[in-house]
Order: sequence, then structure tokens, then C-alpha cells
Amino acid sequence: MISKEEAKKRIEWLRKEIRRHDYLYYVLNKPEISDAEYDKLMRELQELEEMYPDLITPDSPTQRVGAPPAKEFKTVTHLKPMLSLDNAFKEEEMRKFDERIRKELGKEKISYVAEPKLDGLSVELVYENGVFVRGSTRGDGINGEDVTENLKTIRAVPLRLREANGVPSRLAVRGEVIMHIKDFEELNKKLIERGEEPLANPRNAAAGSLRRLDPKETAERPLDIFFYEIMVAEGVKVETQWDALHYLREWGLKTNPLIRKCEGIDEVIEFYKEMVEKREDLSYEIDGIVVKVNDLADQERLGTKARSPRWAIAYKFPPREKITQIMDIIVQVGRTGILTPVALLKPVDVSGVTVSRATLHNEDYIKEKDIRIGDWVKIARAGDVIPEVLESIKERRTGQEREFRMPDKCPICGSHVVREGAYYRCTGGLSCLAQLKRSITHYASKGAMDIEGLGPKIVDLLVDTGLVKRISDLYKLRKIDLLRLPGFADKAAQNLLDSIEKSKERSLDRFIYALGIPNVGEHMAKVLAEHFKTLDALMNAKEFELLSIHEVGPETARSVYNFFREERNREEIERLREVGVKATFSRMEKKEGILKGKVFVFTGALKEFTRSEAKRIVEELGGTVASSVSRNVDYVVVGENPGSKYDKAKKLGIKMINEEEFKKLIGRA
Ligand code: 9MJ
Repeated sequence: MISKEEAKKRIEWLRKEIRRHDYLYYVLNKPEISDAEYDKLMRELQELEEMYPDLITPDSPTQRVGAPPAKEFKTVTHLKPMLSLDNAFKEEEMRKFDERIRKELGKEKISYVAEPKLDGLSVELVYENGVFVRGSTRGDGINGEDVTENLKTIRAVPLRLREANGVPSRLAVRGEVIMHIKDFEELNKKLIERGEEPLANPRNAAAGSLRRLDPKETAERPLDIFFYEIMVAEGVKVETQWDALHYLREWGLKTNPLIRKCEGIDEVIEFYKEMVEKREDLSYEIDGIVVKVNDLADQERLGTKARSPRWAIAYKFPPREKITQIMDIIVQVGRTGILTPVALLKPVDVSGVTVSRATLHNEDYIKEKDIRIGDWVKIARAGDVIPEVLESIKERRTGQEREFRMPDKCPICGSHVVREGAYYRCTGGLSCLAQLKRSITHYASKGAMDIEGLGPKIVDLLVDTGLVKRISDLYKLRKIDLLRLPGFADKAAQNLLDSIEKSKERSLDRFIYALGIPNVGEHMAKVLAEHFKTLDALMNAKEFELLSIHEVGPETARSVYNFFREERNREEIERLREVGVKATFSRMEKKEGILKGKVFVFTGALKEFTRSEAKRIVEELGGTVASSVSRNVDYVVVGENPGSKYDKAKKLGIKMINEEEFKKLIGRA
């Protein structure tokens, strides 16, 4: 056993090293080690702390989750009021804002800082001598709720500041807690699978997740944070907002890389226009920009009104809402059998995208909002989230509208429908063709077994003609079967067979994800593969063993365990192995990829890949993807309708390639 003296030294080294990697990952977005290597450092630290519990300190990276559930949140008075912002919607209002400030300060041109306005939950964090001691929600601006333990579970919140040129004896900072759109969608999928209410949007999801009384539940929710304001910094002189952002970054507090210093209002308006476009590419939601006078002495002179500063304003984006009519309401059956009512709409353009369907979530939602077939309704689209019906406009009713009823039989297979919480579920399992089709589509999808050419349309054909009755049937398809199908020429048939054949070689983590186990997304599948190394070990794992894995919560452990207790799942896995699916563990070392060290930026739409697919491919090959163009970038991949990144790349003389060249680089041409 290692002596206490040695353990202490090693613990200190490990903590420092883990903090350094957190900083590289969260603030600089330039990780140096793989997730697995990071986990190894964490595990070693945990083991040493278990051996010598008196060496545990509250700011140790292991202390993120551990506090017991609270009965209620305590009230905290903020060190300084957390102000809200006035809104502007038009360029004209922004020019007036600028005019007023120039007049009051007697300056010709104002230096501003323009920031994307994150649509999340505002929080205050207090650090004393570099250690995180308290965090609270905005509340009414004066008093908020103490969510210290919950904030600690967010990995991007440092428990200790980086000691770059010293830290303030007391620091209060403001930031926004957000949930990324992809995480929000995965969370909703999970909630639906468990028969719980899904959340309305990423903002509500972030707020609801942070305000769980049990910090363990917050820890299971993927939250992120950006910092944007220093409220108090004792012992440090900060002169401008631009410097403040610089300090935040130095102390290890992540700031938004898109923030820009603008000289004069014209540059602010230029930034706004760029962000309107950029908004579509971001992984999180923004609802405008925040414009702040850069000079803090000037801010002081301008002062505040009752609740909002006179030196800042929110310049909001136009709402992504439209009014249209519901032509019909149909019911869709998802991969796990959940029935979702979907409104078929008279097509409308919502900020550049034609929308002809919108989700109605569930029967209760329709009842509560009294939405009927034939109603005129307000619909909204937010980022990549499926459009939803917000409300019906009762004044426009003619009396011809019809109420919607949930069917008591599955519209696809006729099986019984059971109610689970707010949801209805078809009991047909994989004998329901809708569930079977969606399971196969998921199995073949890019992040899973990546069977090129096996999209929803072909899956429909294969299932409807009876060629495929279960996933393993894919591997029994013959060319003559495919040639009988409409639209299949010799080449297409051969290509599909080839890609099905190739999928036998996919790695264990992809196979685990492809199985469609509730609560197991791409990341969790990697965690499980990394831990168990073989499919058999995973299949035979006991629940407690699953639970002991860092990152695996009780829901996931139970769901994985139950999945492998089902005889029909084990049988199907056996059949897949018999036809040659290997699902072997392969360590994906970032550093060995053919794109090792290369930095990519994407602009414009690609034909064959979504942004997240392209990003995943680059990362799998060892490269990284940046969100903006700088001198560090090696390639800018230019798709259709490129944005301002194109011009910037041209200015900096960075190599630009088209989609075809990109495909060659990644070995897919
Ligand atoms: C958001 N929501 O992103 C402010 N905000 O500053 C940014 N909010 C703010 N700044 C002072 N970037 C009051 C609110």
C-alpha cells in the first residue's frame, strides 16, 4: 500500500493534472488526452482518496456529486443585483440606443462588446480565494436560490480557479447555464421512453435540470455553462468588458468564443447579421445578441434604471413563429412504440425552412390547449428541434373543426395500445412494422452500424415486401431478392450488399448503440464498450457492476440490465453473431488517425453529411472541428451557400476544399 505521504503528493499531482485537462477541454477546446485517459486519472484519484479519506478536500475534482438531496433551496442574496436587459428588435432602435449613449458620454464613437445572447438560465457563482463556494439562480435579481451543489455537477464549472497571475480574494461572476440541442433531444427521448413528460425546449430543460433538489439528478443531465460578466473581483482592477472576458478565460471560466469587440454601432449591426445566420449552425440556442458598452468607467457613468443597466441592451432575433392551418392529425409510432400525434399543416416558411408537420407531443397537450383538426395555429421552430404547435387561435374557428381522439389500437399493426403516464404505447414490439422499421433504420444509421444506402425508404421496402422480418435478416439478403424491388439496378443492389457486409466489422461501441437500448446513446455506448471490452461481458453484467461505472446512473444501469435479460434480445444478438457480426472492441486513439492534429471548419450545407456527422468523422480520424476561422485552421470545407467564414478564410489564405475533396481526405471518395 502506498504511504500517506506519497499518496498526498500523488493526489496533489492528479488534481492539478485533472484541472489542467478540464481547462484544455472546456476553456481552450483543445484536449490533449482521450476520454479514457482522463477517466483513468480520475479513477486513480478516487482510489487514493478512498484509501485516505481525510485527504479529500471540497475542491477535489472527485467532489462534484455527493451532496444529499435538499428539502428546499435556501435563499441567497446576490453580492450585486443581477440586472435584466432592455430589448430591441429593430436596427432603428439600436441606432437610437447608440445615439443616446454617445450623447450622454459626449463621445463620437463607442467601443462595444457584442455577445451571443444565450437562451438559458442566469446564475451567479462566488469564488473565495479561488475556491467555488456558492452559486445561485437569478431569482428576482436581488435574491436567488442556492444551487451550489447542483452547479458543482457541471463539468465546465471549475471547483478551483486557475492561478494565472493570482486570483481575486473574492470573485462573483455571472453566466448562463444551457443545454445543447442534441442533449435536449436525447433527454426528451429518454423521458418519453420512460413514460414521462418531455420538456418544451432546451431552456426549460436547463432550468428544470439545474433546479433538481437531488444533485445526483442534475449530474445525470448534460448541462453546460458560459460566463460573461464579472460582478465583483476583489483585488483585481478590471477596466473594460473585453478585459473582463479575458480574465474569466485565464481563471478557467469558459467564455463564448464568438464574442466580438465592435467599434461603433455599424460593426454591432454587422455582428447581429452574422449571428442571425450563424444561429443555425450552433449546437445551442441563442435568441439575439447582447450589446455592452466596453469601458467599465463609462458603464458606471451611464448607471442603471430600476432593474436594467443603461449601458447594455439585448438585440433580439425575429421570432421563429408562424401561423398556419392544421389539415389533419396523424399518429406516428416511434422505435419504442410510443404513439405521437403529429399535425399535418398547410406548408409555411418559417425563417427559411418549409414546415408541413409539427409535433403535438401527446394527447394531454392537445386537450390542454384545445387544439382541433382545421384550427389555425401558431407554430414555432427552434434550431434543429422538430417544429411544434404552440397554440390554436380560437377566434378563427368556423365551427367546422373536429376534435382529435387517440386511437385505442396501433394504427400500424392493430395491437393493443396501453397508456403509460402521458403516453400511449403500442404493445406490438418488433411485430409492429413501424417499430421494426425504425429499429432497423436506427441500427443502420451513421452513428450506429453505418450501412450506407439503408435509409428509411429502403427499409420500408424491405420490410413491406417481407424480405426482412428482423435485423439479422439484413445479412441474409441476396442480390436476386434486391433486383426484384422497384428502383434497384445491379449496381445499387451490389452497393447495398457491400455496405451490409462491411457493417460486420463495426466496433463494439457502435454495435451497442445500434441495439437501441433505452438510455444508451452514442456516448454511453462508448463508455460501456470501454469498460467491458467484450459483448459477452456486457451481456452478463450485473446491475451493481454497471452502476459502479463512472457516468452510468441508476436508470441506465437498470435499462441495460433489463435489455439483456429479455430472451428475444439475446436470441437476436446470437443470430447476428452467427451471420458474422463481430462487434469487437477497438480502442479509438485520437492520435493515430489520418487527420491527426488537423483542424477543420465547415461553412455552408454539405450534400452528403450533416454537420454532426462530418464532425464525428473528422474526430474519429484524429482531427478536430473548430467553429470559427483562425490561423490555426488547416482546412475550410465549403458547402452550398457558405457564410462569412468563407470570406474570412479567403482573407487569411486558409486552404479551402469542396465536399468532393473532403470525401477524398477522409477516404470516402
Ligand atoms: C446572455 N444571456 O447570454 C448577459 N447574456 O449581461 C450575456 N446575458 C447580461 N450577457 C448583463 N451574454 C445582464 C445580462
